[in-house]
Amino acid sequence: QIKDFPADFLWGAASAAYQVEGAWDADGKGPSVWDTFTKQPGRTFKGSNGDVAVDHYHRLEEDLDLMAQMGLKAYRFSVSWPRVLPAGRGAVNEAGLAFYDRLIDGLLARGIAPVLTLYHWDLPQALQDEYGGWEDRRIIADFAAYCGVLYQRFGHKVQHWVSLNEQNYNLTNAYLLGTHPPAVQDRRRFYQANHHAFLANAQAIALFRQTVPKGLIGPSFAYSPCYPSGSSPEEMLAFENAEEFTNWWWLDAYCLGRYPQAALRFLQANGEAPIIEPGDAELLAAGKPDFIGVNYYYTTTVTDNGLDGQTLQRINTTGQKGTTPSSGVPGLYRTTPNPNLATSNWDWAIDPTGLRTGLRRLTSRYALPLFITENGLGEFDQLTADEQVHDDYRIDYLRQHLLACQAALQDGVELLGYCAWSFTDILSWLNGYQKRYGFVYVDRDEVAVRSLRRIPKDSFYWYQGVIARGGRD
Ligand code: BGP
Repeated sequence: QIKDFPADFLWGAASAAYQVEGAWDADGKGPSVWDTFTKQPGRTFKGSNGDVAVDHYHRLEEDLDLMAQMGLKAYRFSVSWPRVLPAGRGAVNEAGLAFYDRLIDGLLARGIAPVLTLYHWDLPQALQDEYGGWEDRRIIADFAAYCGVLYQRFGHKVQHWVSLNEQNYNLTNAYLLGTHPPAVQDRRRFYQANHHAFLANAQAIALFRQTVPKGLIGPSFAYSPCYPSGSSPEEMLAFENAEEFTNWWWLDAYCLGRYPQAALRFLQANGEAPIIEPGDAELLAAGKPDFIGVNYYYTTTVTDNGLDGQTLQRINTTGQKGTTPSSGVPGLYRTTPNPNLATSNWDWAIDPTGLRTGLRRLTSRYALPLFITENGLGEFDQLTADEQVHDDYRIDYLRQHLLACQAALQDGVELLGYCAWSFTDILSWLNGYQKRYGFVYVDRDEVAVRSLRRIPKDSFYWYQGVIARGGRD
């Protein structure tokens, strides 16, 4: 039985602008790098894109009413930077801001706390074209100026803010796997882009302190706690390497204002370390978060990797089981399937205990409150003849992960809330619309927009009950 969540626990659900809004060129919006990228052949699953998405932009009231019906206490959404600043900086698009005013006011009127994400990957194309986006230090000032516009406009009515969403996952795809824009594979550029993102994150938080003194802000991190595949010293060392290179590199920079030493030495020796300028350390120290946003889907199991070992990076974007995802760095570690864990159709290990372990590790290392800003199961949902979706597998997944949260609370973890991913079905960046996450089914597929009708799934009514009972199942 699920119980003992704090009375003010933020029971929520999440989304991101590009994945739900649609209206990609409406009312003065500028193009983002995703608008451009998804129109290039072969980039996404069956050419799916967010031009219409689930048309949340035009169906706002209906979606808000469904959130109220569900009893949500919090809704996490992101603001589209080029909807607010079409050229990335300079002129503000009032119509864009007005949309987010309607969204925020609509949430507040229904007693739902808005959780505003400043950046969920939809960089203005203009900034990518002008100076290469995250690869140039000019992004730091431009991002701060954009954030300043939102702080001024919404700071008095939004208390919870997420700075960067999954910098680690987004830039890994963008600069190592070549699967997100600008789709390159270059380790030196990867670390440099990340360095600028850390500085931009810190600058945005430092500005937040001055403008929204009562608010709370932190980045959301795609957190996949590592396991060693065995107990040999070599495997344990590979595990330590993987933790430094896939988790602590980001979280130490955010929360401690520095990079983990062994990883930094390795990168310096390989000519891959970022250029760190005078003043960078001070800026990182001035921009520490109030909480860590945790996006949790799976754990990663690693083993050792010889110097001529695997660098191949592979992800499953079809939902055909068995395209086991892999990644690694020669000499350091490589990922390997975990025979103890079941996997989803996209080969993601299902591991509720890993969430408990991860929350404890973060608490021990950083002593900060945590906020689960994403957790959920992507599956092929089927609509029955009488228009229902019996997603008992999703209910089971969410229930097990909430039980893990409860256990973590009893372990002493401070948890502000839990935002399931996602509220409605949405566009999955590389997997199209067939990989569904929502509590609410949306009638559309990869290319055919269809009716976009909203149909609550069984999980909708289950979560409604969980919230109503304060977490009891
Ligand atoms: C996170 C992103 C979300 C969402 C989710 C599910 O990485 O922050 O935007 O997409 O993962 O991932 P996917 O859509 O690849 O299944």
